[in-house]
Amino acid sequence: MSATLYEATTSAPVNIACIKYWGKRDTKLILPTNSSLSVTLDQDLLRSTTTSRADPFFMKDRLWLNGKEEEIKDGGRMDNCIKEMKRLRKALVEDKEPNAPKLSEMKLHIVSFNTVPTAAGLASSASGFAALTTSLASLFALPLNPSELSLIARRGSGSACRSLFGGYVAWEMGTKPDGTDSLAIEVAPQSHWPEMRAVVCVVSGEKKDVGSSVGMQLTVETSPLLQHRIKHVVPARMESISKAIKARDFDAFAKLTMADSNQFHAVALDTTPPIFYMNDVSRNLIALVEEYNRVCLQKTGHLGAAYTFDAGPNAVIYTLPDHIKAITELVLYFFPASAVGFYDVLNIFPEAGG
Ligand code: 2P0
Repeated sequence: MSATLYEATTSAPVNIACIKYWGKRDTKLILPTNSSLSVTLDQDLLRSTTTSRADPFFMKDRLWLNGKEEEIKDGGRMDNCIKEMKRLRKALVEDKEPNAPKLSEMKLHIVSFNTVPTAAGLASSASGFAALTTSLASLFALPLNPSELSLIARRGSGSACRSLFGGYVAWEMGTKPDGTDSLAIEVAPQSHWPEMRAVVCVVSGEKKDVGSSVGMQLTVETSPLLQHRIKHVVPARMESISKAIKARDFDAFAKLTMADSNQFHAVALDTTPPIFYMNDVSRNLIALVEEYNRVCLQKTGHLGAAYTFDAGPNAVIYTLPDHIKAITELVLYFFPASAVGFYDVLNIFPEAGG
């Protein structure tokens, strides 16, 4: 018997939403109550790297996350992703090529590291499940494109589906009850608007009090404002921000990004009991960027930066190269305790035009 090693390692980046996902209409399939749109960050530090190995001698599927073994719960998100990938391996490879090794019948050992502050609102689950999906897709040699793979990453964590692409990415909520049209698509590659920068301000690396999954369902159950948001606000914003990205219109992009971050935190506050993700430092960062923009508008007629906050106090400030120095200096002057890094938008497909 030959000792073939069945193993694959891939990594996936984080993405930061400009139009926020907050709420599920189906918690098992992870189908959202609204579409969302994000920018994928190009950075060695903020990503997840996952190695998957299949072996006929393994006794059960096992997972190590940042060096610590985690239980794979039967019927849980990780288990759903693994089962779906094994089903696809059988259907798309093994049933078609009789000589293909029966990896779908073997147990897996999966080792994943992420360099994102876990659960601090910097989307570690997004890069984590995206890396899991791509590493299994590579191990199983699945002939699937990123949108098709995004369907599986979505079953791990909703926002993970957007980390399958670089550049500017939409997660279309879809309408089908089985979720087969709830997937990520590329709005524009990184090369279309390569000037975009993200200044990440880590105000706190601590675990948040209310996790996203629990928090968003509390919002779905109790917030009247969420109903207004999903019906009357997000659909128009998705269209407007896609147009802004296609036209490289930073003013429109910035206005929509800040407004949507604020409305997301408003629906969190409109939840019973209310959820607070931002802290005093976050609110002061908002004031700083608003003031910076007021001066930019006066001087140049254009905005210079756009803040956005996820389910935590850390800020991401989208900006353009001309403003990077000023923004970074201002943040460090007023908030010397925060760790600041600035990132390009990720180009996963360098050959794609733009
Ligand atoms: C987003 N967030 O669009 C929004 C903005 C947080 C605030 O996606 O339950 O970790 O795993 O699908 O993907 C966080 O939600 O939640 C999130 P699950 P997820 O990036």
